[in-house]
Amino acid sequence: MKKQNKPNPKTVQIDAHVVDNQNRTMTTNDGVPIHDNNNTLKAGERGPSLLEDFIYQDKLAHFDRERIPERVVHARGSGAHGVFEATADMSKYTRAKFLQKGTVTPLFTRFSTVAGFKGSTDLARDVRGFSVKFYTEEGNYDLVGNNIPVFFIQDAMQFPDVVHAVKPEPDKEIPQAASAHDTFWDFISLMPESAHMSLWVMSDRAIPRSLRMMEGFGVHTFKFINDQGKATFVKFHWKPKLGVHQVAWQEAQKISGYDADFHRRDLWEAIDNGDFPQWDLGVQLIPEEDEMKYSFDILDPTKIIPEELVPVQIIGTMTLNRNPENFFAETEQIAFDPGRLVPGIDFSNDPLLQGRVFSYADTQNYRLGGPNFHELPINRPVNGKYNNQKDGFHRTDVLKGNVSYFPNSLGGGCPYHAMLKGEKGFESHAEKIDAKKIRERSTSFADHFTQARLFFNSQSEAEQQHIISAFSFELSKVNSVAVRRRELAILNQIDKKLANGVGKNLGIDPPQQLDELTLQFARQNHPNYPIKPNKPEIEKSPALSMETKAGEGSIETRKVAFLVADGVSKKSVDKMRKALKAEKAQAVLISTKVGALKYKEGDTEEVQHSYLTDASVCFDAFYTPEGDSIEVLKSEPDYIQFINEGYRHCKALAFAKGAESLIDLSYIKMKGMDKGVVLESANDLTGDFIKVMKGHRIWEREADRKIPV
Ligand code: HDE
Repeated sequence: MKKQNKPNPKTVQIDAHVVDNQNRTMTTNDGVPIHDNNNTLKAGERGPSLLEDFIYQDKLAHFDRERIPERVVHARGSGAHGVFEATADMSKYTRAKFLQKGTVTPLFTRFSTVAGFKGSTDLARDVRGFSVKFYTEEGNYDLVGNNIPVFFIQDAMQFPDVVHAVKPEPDKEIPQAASAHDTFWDFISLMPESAHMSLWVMSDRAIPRSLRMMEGFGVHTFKFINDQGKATFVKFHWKPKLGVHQVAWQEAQKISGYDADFHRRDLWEAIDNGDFPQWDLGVQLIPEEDEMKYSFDILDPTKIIPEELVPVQIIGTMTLNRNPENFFAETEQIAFDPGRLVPGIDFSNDPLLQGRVFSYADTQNYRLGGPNFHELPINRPVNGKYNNQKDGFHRTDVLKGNVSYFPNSLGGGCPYHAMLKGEKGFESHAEKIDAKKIRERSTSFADHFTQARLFFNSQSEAEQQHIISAFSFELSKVNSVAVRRRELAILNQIDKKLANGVGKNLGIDPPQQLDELTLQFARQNHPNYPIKPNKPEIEKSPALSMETKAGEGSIETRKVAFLVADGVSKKSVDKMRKALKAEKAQAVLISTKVGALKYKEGDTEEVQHSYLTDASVCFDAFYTPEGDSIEVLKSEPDYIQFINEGYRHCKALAFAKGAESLIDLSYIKMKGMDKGVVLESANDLTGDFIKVMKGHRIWEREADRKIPV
C-alpha cells in the first residue's frame, strides 16, 4: 500500500463484484434467460396464475426479502470511498503500519445522524457519526467516532437507556429524528453526567452546513503501542480543510422540508464534481506517566482534553474521492466495529469503549444475517483473511483442503500463528491489572459541570445565544413542567446566564439546587454526590468555538444563488460568476421558471432551479444581477422571501447596479445596511462580496435577529 501508481486495492477488490447489466439478456437468479418479465404464467388469458411460474417466484421471493434491519442507532447515513496518507513519523509511538509516514491506505467513511430512522431528514438536530474503515495492510482498522468529542454517558451499561430515551416514544412512535420530547429530557435531567454533551448537542455543532465541514473525534482515549510494547495514550481528531460551519436552526427546519437529503446530496455532488473533501487526522498524545496528571480523568468519555493543554498534532490526511457504486452494497452493508484493532493501537480502560467492543460485532451478526458479513466486498480486508472459521449463513469463501483446525500437521500447520514464524501479530498491551471485581463508578468521574462550563465559556456571544435558544426550543416541546424545571436546575449548575436565558423563555425561575431525583440517581454512582471538583487547568478554550474554526476564509464549494428572471443582463451574471469560479465557489441561477432563461443580450441559458422549487436556506449567499429582470422580481414575492431570509440568517447579499431598488421592498430597508449588503454602486461588487462571504456569517445581525420573514 506504499504510494505507487498501482490501482487502489480496495477498488480492485470491489470491482471484481460489480455487475454491469449493459448489453446483457435478463436472466433469473440462476442465469436462465427470461423471455417475458411483464406477465405471470396463467391458465388462459383471463385465468388464474400457475404455481409453476418459477420466474415470478424467483423475482418476488427476492423482493420480499429486500429489507434488512436498519441500524438501531445511526440508521441514516451517507458514505464514500477515499484514501488516507500518513504524513508524520509516528514510529516512536505506534507500530501501526498505516500510520507510518508516506503510507497510503484505502478507506471508506460513513457519516450518520443518530436518532432518526433510515429515511429521516439529514438536518435533524443531532450528533453526527463519523466512521472510518481503513483497509490497512495489517487488516481493517475502524475509527468509529462522532462530530462531538464527548458522550452522554460514562458506562456502556446505560447505552440502551439513553437510546430508548431519545428515540420516538414507544407508545405513539413520536417524534421522528428529534430529541425535543419528554423522554429524552427526562433521562438527561436525571443524568448530570450528560450535561457536557447536552451543551454540545444544543450548539450549532448539531446542525452542520455540510458533512464536509465538520470535525470528527474518536471520543475515547485509546493507546498507541510502539515496537517495544510501550504505550502512549491518544485521542483522535479529524479537522476538515473547509473549516467547521453550521446552519441556523430555522434554516435546518426549513431545509428538512425543501431537501431532506441536503447533506447526502451535498457529499455526493461534491465528490461527483471532483471537489474531494479532505480532513487532516490529528492526535493528542499523553505519555502513560501523565495518566493522572489532569483535573479530570482521561478515561472519562464525558471529558475532552483541551487542545490548549495537549496540542493536536497532524499526522495525515484523508481524501474522499469516490462515490459508492451501490448504496446498499456499500454504505448500508459496511460493518463498523471499534472493537477490531490493528497492531500498534489498543483500547484504554474507558468503560464506555470497553462496552462498545461487544456491541458492534454482535449487532452486525444480527443486522447482516450471520457470521460471514466480513466476506461482503465492502467489509473484506484487502490483505485477505486466513483462518479455520467456516460455514454459517451466506458463506462465500471456498476453504480448500480437509483441514480446518489448529494445530494440524496435515495442512502443513497452516494457517500458522505469526509468532511461529518470528512475525509479530496483534498483541494486547501488557497492562498490569491488580483489582477486585466491582460494579461501581470511579470518583474521578464525578465532576459533571466543570467542562460543560468550559464549553459554554468558550463560545462567542452568538454561539451562546444559539445554545440558549436550542435549550428553550427543546424544553418548550417537553410537556412535563417537572422535567423542564429539573433540567433548568442542571443548567444553573453550569452557568447562570445560560439557565436564566432558558428560564426566561420557559417562564420558570431556574432552581438553585439540583432536583432531589437527580441527586438520588447520581448518588447511586457516587454516594457523596455532589463532590467538590478539582480546580480546572483553564477556564476558556478558544479551540471549542466554531467561529475560531470557520476556516481560513475559504469559500470553496459554497453555493451562491443568482436571483434572476428573463431579461437579466448576461454581462452582470458573468462578471460575478467568473469571480466566484476563481474562488471555487458555485453559482446557481434561480429564475421564475425552469428551462430557457432569456438574457437581455439575446442569448439563452438552461436553468434548473426556480423560486418554486428552491429556498434561500439551501444557499450560502445571494446575488441580484442587473437587467430588465429587476422589474419582474419586484412583483415576485418568493424573491423578496429569498433576500429577507438570507438577511435574517446573517448571510451576504450583493446587488448589481439598479438592483438596489429591490432592497426597498425588503426588511433590509427596515433594519439597515451593513457590511454584508454589498452594492455595486458603493462597493467593489465582486471583491467585497467574496470578502464578506469569507467571514461566513454577519454575526452583528444576531443582536437584532427577530426580523420577521
Ligand atoms: Fe455506537 N453503535 N455505541 N457509539 N456508533 C452503533 O453499531 C454502541 C458510541 C457510533 O456508520 C451500532 O453498526 C454502544 C460512542 C457510530 O455504521 C451499535 C455504545 C460513539 C455508529 C452501537 C456506543 C459511537 C455507531 C448500531 C456505548 C462515538 C455508526 C449499528 C457503549 C465514539 C456506525 C451498528 C456506522 C453505531 C453501539 C456509543 C459512534 C448498536 C453499546 C461513544 C458513528 O453497535
